Amino acid sequence: ENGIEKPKGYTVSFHYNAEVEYHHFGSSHPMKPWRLTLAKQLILAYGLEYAMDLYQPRPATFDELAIFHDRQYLGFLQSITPQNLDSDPEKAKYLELFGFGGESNDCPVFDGLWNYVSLYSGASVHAAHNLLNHQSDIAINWSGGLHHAKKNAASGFCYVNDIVLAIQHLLTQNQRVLYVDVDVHHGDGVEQAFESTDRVFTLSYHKYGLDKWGAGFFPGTGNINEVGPTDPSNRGKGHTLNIPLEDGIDDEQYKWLFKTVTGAVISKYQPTAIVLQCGADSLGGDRLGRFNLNIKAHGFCVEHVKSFNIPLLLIGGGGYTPRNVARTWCHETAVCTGSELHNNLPMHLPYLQAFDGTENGGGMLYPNLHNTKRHDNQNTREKLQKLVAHAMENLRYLEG
Ligand code: V1P
Ligand code: CA
Ligand code: ZN
Repeated sequence: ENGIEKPKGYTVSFHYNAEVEYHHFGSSHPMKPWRLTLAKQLILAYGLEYAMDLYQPRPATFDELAIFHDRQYLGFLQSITPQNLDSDPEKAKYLELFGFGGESNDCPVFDGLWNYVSLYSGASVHAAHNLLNHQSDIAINWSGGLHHAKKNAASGFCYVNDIVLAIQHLLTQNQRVLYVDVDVHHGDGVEQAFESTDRVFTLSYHKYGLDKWGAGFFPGTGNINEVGPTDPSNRGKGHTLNIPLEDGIDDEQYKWLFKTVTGAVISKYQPTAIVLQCGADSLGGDRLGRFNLNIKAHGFCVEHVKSFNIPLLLIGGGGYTPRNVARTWCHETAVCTGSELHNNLPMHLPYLQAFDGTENGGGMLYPNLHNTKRHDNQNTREKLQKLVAHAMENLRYLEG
């Protein structure tokens, strides 16, 4: 009114308990919690801690996790150890039931499992609270984002669904929450948890389809026609959107698709809070992923969502080439604080070797990942245009 404009600064908060780093899924398991050590070291080496409020959240309690999860499942999760796993026949009975073990051993029982799940969940819940209290505009928890966990089962490296817990907290003061998931896998656990409500819209971009041996890409769900319950009496009808993609999608295609579809969802749904799962397994050269994205294209998703100026919770997720996970989440932290980072990594960076040498990205923050692991691009312009048309069609459910 007096002509003086308040400088448009964002309050960014970083929620992190370093104890998560010390947990091990096992040497041959692709999920490496120490990728968070690398990410944190990069963030500190660039001085980004001075541009954010740092919090060290306490672990979530049993009762806090029970807001979503079954108490019987949590009781089991709390009590199993690698030692009592085989010796207790009572426990063996529940292993299968609750999604553990199995041939693939996606969800191993490791030392400190309960501590691990409480730490990453506590951080997501704390981040959600900071948004609710208006202490931050953007709250970040790179240790969370475990989107496959179900209320009574572990699945795909995920034991407790911190995203569902965070959204439940956001719902106490928000009428509509949008969930967007750029992990290369389908965000099935979050979708399922909110399939019967119109107060959460879930949108996932992911690889979908069969390989040459007829095996579906994990978890095997999330086709374009899967829009959630369509029963008119179900309030969740039309509040799910899935964008199934093929191998090798590139930067320009992904950015166009993300901007077009996410933009349309935000303008139609008008959320008052957004949760963005930033799984970094959608990058080129990921050990499990199939896409060809570079770090800045992945970061474009954060930039685009941020540009709507809606309270934003950023969480991690998958990401199986640790040095690139660290690069991406460092870049995305800088996108939030509005900082530009130099492509030459700081000389004083601990673990500099992890990023050095031609194999590891030549000491750069933004190496070209497009050709690190060749996945031929099966996404044609025509296919993507059809996908967008179909997505827009699905959005018409929102008009009731
Ligand atoms: O494909 C499967 C199993 C085999 N089945 C019958 C199902 N599991 C995948 C799980 C991927 C989980 C991704 C989690 C996230 O979305 C969120 C954190 O990123 C799987 C894969 C794979 N290539 O898809 N498990 C493993 N690889 C694996 C490899 C070695 C040891 C343990 C698990
Ligand atoms: Ca996804
Ligand atoms: Zn994933």
